[in-house]
Amino acid sequence: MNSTAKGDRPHIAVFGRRNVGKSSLINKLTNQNLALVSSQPGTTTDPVYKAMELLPIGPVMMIDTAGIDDQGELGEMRIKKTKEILRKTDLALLVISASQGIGRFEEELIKEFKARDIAYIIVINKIEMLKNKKEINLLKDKINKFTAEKNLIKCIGVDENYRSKGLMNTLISEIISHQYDNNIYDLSIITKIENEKVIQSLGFETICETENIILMENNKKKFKKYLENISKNKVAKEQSSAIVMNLNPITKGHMYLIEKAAKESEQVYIFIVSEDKSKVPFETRVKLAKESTKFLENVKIIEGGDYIISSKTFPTYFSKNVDEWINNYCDLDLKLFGKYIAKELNIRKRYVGKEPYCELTSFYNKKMKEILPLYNIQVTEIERLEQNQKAISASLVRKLAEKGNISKIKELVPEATYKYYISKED
Ligand SMILES: Nc1nc2c(ncn2[C@@H]2O[C@H](COP(=O)(O)OP(=O)(O)OP(=O)(O)O)[C@@H](O)[C@H]2O)c(=O)[nH]1
Ligand SMILES: [Mg+2]
Repeated sequence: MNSTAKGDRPHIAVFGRRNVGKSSLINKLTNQNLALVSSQPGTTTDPVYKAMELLPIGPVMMIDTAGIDDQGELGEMRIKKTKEILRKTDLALLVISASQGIGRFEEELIKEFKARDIAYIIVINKIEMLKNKKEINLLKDKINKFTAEKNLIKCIGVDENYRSKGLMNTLISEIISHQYDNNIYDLSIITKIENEKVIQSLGFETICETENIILMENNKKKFKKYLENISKNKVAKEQSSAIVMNLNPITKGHMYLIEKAAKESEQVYIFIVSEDKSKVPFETRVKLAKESTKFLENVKIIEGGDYIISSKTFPTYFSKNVDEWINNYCDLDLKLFGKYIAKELNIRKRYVGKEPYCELTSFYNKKMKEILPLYNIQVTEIERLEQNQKAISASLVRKLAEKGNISKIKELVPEATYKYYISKED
């Protein structure tokens, strides 16, 4: 295991408030008395790293961190260090003390996990401190409210040694009844094509299938309704173009692409990815995009909704088959777009910015050029607008915002976005 470089192994980090039992958990998982445990809050001050073999994943790096609710000047420095760990984290274990429950510290952490696309597991510790089943259920309900991913069921699977035992049926039935208990009735499932029959038997219908995976739903009207709503945006033009964007937030780079498409097309539809994993809330992203493009008469902003997935929101798997699944998601996303969504609006062209930095996005762009032409949609890749030999990116803007460097942001974004950051500063 020592042959695996430190940076290559998945990093599993433990987070939570002080004294909830983070170090105790690390010690249990590594089966070693590695981290100092005491009843004194604030025992762990600096992150503790431990490389180990965790089956069946293989070599991993376990990281213990200082409590996120530490106090005083020193405490603040520790919290900063703990937050830096987020940058390296592939899987987060969020430890909660059953007696304290879930609150603003956990909420803040979960937001960070979602914004950074970090998979996370909530660990309830000190469970014996709850008196009865009722108290346990109350806590579970509260945690569910914090973490509900609404209606998409994904990342489900049965270990290959246990297949053909009907476990998939049991698993999905459990998830469905769990969601029903939380008043979530419209469910979508993305899964491997071989599960189609089992899921059909639970009242689901296939919406879209690719070579390897399927999207299935139990509300047969949902997708139809979605397409009807999309078509309400239709402007009577023969040939339209589309751009799918996160706009998190809208920058001069996006504006360059939008203006180019607007110049070359009769009509341009911009789909904003709705999934709210972003630092800038969805409503704000839409508002800033509308304001920034209102001078372009042939540009229309559309809320992407549940069926515009975007490479940015593909679930990143904590599994060895990452590439395979990303490929599958690209296929599904592009077929949904090409075969159904684009048709509603006479979309014949899709514009996209060249992707110099992100491997996943550039792979997605490549797939787009392969798949969309099958549906009679031409793909045009546009060079990115640069500043100081670097492509302008929304992630750079977000980084500057985090550092409070608002004056630098001004050069990179349209006025509406700049004003948004100024107002946040107040
Ligand atoms: N009652 C109870 N106590 C526990 C449990 N797990 C850990 N503890 C105790 O809780 C205290 C804190 O445990 P630690 O593992 O040091 O907690 P920590 O989250 O690492 O704390 P900091 O490093 O201070 O942030 C210790 O006294 C542990 O023995 C549990 O399941 N039940
Ligand atoms: Mg500790």
